[in-house]
Amino acid sequence: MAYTSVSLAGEAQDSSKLPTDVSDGVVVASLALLGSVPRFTEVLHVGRPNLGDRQRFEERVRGIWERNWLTNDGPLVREFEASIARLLNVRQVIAVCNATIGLELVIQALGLTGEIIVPSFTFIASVHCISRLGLQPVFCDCDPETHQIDPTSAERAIGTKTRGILGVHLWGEAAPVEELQTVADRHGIPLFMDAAHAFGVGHHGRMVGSFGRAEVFSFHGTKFVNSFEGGAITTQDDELAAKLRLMRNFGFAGFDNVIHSGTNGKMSEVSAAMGLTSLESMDRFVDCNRANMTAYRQELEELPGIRFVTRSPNQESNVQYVVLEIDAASFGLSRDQLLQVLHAENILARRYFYPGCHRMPVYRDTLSALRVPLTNTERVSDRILLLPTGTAVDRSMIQRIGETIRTARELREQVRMALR
Ligand code: T4K
Repeated sequence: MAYTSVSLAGEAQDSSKLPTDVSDGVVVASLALLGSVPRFTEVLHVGRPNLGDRQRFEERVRGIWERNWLTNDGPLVREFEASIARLLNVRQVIAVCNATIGLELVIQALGLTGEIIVPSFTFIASVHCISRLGLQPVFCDCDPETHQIDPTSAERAIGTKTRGILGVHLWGEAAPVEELQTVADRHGIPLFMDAAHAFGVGHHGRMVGSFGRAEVFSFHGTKFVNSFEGGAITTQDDELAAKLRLMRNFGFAGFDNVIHSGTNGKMSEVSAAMGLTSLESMDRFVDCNRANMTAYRQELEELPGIRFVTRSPNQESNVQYVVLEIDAASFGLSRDQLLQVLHAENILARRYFYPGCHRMPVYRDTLSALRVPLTNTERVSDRILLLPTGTAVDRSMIQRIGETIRTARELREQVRMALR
């Protein structure tokens, strides 16, 4: 009996459970959701860390041991900050324990009160950092093609109590920062950026890191450059930087002398060791992300109902996310039906940032009426699908993921029946 070109390519499969659908004497591929064995024996995650050179990391950890200096503005933290400053061509870098605390520090250092404009289509930390400080997040919409914050919507959301705009660079690309800056200037309020996704990103020949009053990067384990947990605030403003350094360390200006409010926002030496090691492999990580993206496009681009998120022109992306939109009418399955197909195969695709921050239980009931329509946010949230990438994923895995998605489309009626 012959196998079609879409025969199963999974690993360690139990042949007794292989699909037995036969058409004209040909066995066709099936799906775990329909009873066959999953294509992957191990779960494939979105966000599996990229690891740099282990030996280089261990050498750095040995240094930490010898110096017996673990945290509090240590030599590796300073080296990490200096490396970032050079790479991004920015005056000031303040390493912090994570991006969420970094954002809170910026809001406090800028002395903001009242309302802050923020896109609803973002990771929840961009909103929590505002509300946890007692300020009011006011949501604006995103661009339907690129998913970046929409400056027109941001401007419409500004009210009499608005004191700032928190823009977000999404998906390893830059937000429309020039337009956002124009809006901020017109209203005399500061713009600052959540750059958690945008490390190493170039925008019109300038690196993300020096836009707005300050930008905040994340080096969480799931980011393409990581320091286990960690982040960095970047700014061109020396005075603001000095304040942020104080605030990162409880406001201490020397022993027994607290001159500013503050918190514990410090990065540890072991995190900086990982961050420096990660930086050394950054080009390899980007090359790998690029190759993965090309492979995904070859597998899926022609498939009806699948759209890759639009890349803005003049951008140097770090390509750390593979972002699709699923159009249920042309694909034949909704995003959530496809998600179930993929999860059954141990492909843990994600639907960041469903359902949009304004529809999350934590904000849905407590916010007063929304100021601007969030139509694009809701539409994108209901269609978005992120696939695994990074160094943990290779071409053969992407081929199997592509084959799964094509099979899901071919067997869409059976899938719909099974999920009924
Ligand atoms: N602003 C934006 C726009 C952000 O996207 C984020 C964070 C922030 C601000 C805040 O930055 P930080 O304060 O974290 O520095 C993940 C990350 O936890 C989160 O950092 C990230 N954005 C967000 C987009 O994704 P989760 O909850 O969806 O995924 P998580 O952490 O459970 O990890 C995803 C998968 O990765 C896991 O299922 C397994 C795998 N994994 C994860 C870790 C940490 C591993 O295999 N090994 C690991 O060590 O939020």
